[in-house]
Amino acid sequence: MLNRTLKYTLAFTTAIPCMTASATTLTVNTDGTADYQHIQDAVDAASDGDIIAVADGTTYTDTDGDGWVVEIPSRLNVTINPDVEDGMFQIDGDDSAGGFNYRFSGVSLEGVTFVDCTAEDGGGIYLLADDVETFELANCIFESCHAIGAAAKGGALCIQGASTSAPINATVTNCQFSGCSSESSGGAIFANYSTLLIDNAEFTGCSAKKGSAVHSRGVSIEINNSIFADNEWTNTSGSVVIMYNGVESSEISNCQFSSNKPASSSLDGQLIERRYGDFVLNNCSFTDNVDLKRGCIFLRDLDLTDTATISDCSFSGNTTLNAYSTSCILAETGVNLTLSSTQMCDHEANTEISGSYTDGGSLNLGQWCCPGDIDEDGDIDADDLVICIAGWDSGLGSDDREDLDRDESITVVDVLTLLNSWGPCS
Ligand SMILES: [Ca+2]
Ligand SMILES: [Ca+2]
Ligand SMILES: [Ca+2]
Repeated sequence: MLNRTLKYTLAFTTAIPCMTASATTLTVNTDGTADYQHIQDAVDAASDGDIIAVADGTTYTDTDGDGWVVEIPSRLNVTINPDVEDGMFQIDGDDSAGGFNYRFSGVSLEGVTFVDCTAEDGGGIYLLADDVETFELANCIFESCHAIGAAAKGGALCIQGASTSAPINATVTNCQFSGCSSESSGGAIFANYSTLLIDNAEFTGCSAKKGSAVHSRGVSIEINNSIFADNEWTNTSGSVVIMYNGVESSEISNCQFSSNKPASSSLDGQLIERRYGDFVLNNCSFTDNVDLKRGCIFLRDLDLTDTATISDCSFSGNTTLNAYSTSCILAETGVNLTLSSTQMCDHEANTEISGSYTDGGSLNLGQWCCPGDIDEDGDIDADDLVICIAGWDSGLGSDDREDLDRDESITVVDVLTLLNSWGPCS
């Protein structure tokens, strides 16, 4: 904190030597030992460029009953951080108020836990801009934050940029989103007209009609090193991440998607939906996602000019809604997809890919993840051999694990393959 204050003060005074004012640090603590007892009081007293240092471990609610724990006046650019390095303070919406409401200014915020924050848009943080702005969010936790209403956007975070040419340049780093929801779009994050970079985030147990974790409507989105687990969509054609109209490019790398599903088996959907823009997916895993209709990746290309590249990914054990569904990748006609260095295993036969693609090499599709481990206990042993032999000539087919080579009959080939791979699954 001291270093940051010092750096800011030096930069400020060096860049504008004629100005006499410099950034002031305003302190906040609930126990009366600081300049202010509530963050709102410090914000109301702050000037552009000031830093508000909030006591580590303190909690703030909407004490004045205006629907937000902290409302930042229009165009006030303040930095709000804990008063110690790696500290955290808490914003508690008590299921009746939103967290931070920012208008028309840049934002730098870190070390905040948002709990039970509720608003129509942006339960945890609502950010509205009318020009190019920056939004830097780091080391924050969002628990049970909600966007309520028919057009609700962003249970944890709603980022509203001005236009395609005047976006909010947003980075979200080291943040966790759990149990957040929106009654319409973006269970955790909704971003409109932004260049959004998400790095090292976790989305668990979040839900929405569209984009139970993230809903991006442009300009671009990049998601790295993040986890998406146990999220649900509550509408038919729902998704976990949707990249919608006007997204110029999207890239997802080093991410894990597991056990995501529709909220009920009467709903269909997909994990990731790309509508426009060049798409890159690299080094991601998709495991045990449930009741998919349009696969883990649904590639639309409504203007038929963009490319999609999927490489170094693994898909295993994702289940489909019905016999006409796709378990892994659905590429609509016209999508220019290149697929390489990717494995797909433990899916219902012939459901892995719908649509055409260019084979970029090193594909291993349509197999069992561990051929011979029929009872799925992680090894190939006598138990598996007994089951395999019992299936001989019994009419078992390619979706039965006894059929190791998935040729729709149990033969000596299956038995020999099993014996040759005896031992633990690698
Ligand atoms: Ca308030
Ligand atoms: Ca076994
Ligand atoms: Ca066979």
